[in-house]
Amino acid sequence: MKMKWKSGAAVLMMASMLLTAACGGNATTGGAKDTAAKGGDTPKPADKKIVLGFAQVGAESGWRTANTKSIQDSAKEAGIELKFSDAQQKQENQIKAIRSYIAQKVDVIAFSPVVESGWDTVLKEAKDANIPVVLTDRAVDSKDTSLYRTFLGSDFVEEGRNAGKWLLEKVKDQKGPVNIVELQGTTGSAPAIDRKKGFEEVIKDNANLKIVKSQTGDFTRAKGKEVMEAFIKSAKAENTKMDVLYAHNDDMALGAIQALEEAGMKPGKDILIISMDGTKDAFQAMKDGKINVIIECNPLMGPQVMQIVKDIVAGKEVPKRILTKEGVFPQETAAKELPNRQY
Ligand code: GYE
Repeated sequence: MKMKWKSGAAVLMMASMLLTAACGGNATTGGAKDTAAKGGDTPKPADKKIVLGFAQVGAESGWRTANTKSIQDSAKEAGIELKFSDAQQKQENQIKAIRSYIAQKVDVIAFSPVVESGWDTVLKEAKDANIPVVLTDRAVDSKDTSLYRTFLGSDFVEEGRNAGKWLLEKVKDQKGPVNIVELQGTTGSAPAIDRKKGFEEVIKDNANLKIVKSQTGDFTRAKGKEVMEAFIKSAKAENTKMDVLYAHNDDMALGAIQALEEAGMKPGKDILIISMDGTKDAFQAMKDGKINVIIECNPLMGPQVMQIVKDIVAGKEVPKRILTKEGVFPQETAAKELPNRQY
C-alpha cells in the first residue's frame, strides 16, 4: 500500500476501504463468525486504550524488519497500546510471550507463528481467557479454527506457483535438463512448506526440470550464503551444472549471490535466480542483473492489523481469511520499480 495514513475519520474510512480491497474476491468468510465484543462479556469503554500483544517471529530478514516497523508505526497511529516481543525464530519464546499477554489480560493477541504446528494448547488458553487471537503473515495447522478469529497474510502456495510459472516460461525453449537448487525458508514454517508446494506443483509435469538440491537457509542471509557455498562445492565435485536458484526469500538469495560471486560465477547470468519478498536490496540486485525475478510478498500489514483489532474489540464480524495483494516483478521492471519500493 502506498498510502500515507492520516488521523481521524480518514483513517477509519481508508482502513475499511483497504480491508475491502484486500478481501476483493479472494477473502473467504469462514464458518466461525465473530459476534462477541472483544471475546469477553464486557465491552471496552470507549475512552480506554485498546491493548494489543504482538508476538513477532524474530528479525531474520529485511521483510521481517519492515513488518515489525509497519506494526509498530500503525499501532501508534491507531492509538493502540502495543506490547511487542521478538521470539528470535523460536517457538518456545513465542509461546512464552503469548502466555504473558494472557496473564496481562491484553484485549487482543496477534502473532506470526514461526512454525505451523504445535499451537493448540496455548491458543486454547487464550480462548479460555476470552482473548481473541489474530494470526498475521503465517498460518497454523490447527484443525480447530475457532482458536483464532482471522488470518491475515499472503497465499504462499500461489507465490510458489508464480515462481514456477515464471520459470516454465523462461526455459520453455531449453532442451535438456534444467537443474534447480532450492533454498527453503525456516523448516516447518508455512511460507517454506507452501512456497515449495506451489512451485513443485507447477513444474512437476516437465521431466527436464528437477530440484537437484534443497536445504533450509532459515530465511537469513548468513545461512543462505553458507548453504549456497555447500551447493557450489558439491556441484563441482559431482561435475553438475546448477541452472536455477529458487530462494524462498530475498535475504537467502542475497547471501547466495555473495557465495556465487566469491566462487567466480555470475548470478543472474550463469544461474537464473528466483527470489521472493521484494525488498529494496533485492530490487537493487535485480537492477544490477543479479536476480531474474522477484515474487512479491507484502509485509506492510500494520494498518490492516490495527483495523482488524479495532473491529474485533467493537464486536464486529471479521472475515476468517484476509489475503494481502502482491505482484510478480521480472528483471526488466527493476529500474522502474526500485524507487517505488516501500521496504
Ligand atoms: O518471506 C521472509 C520472512 O513469513 C512471509 O518470513 C514471511 C517470510 C518472508 O523471514 O523473508
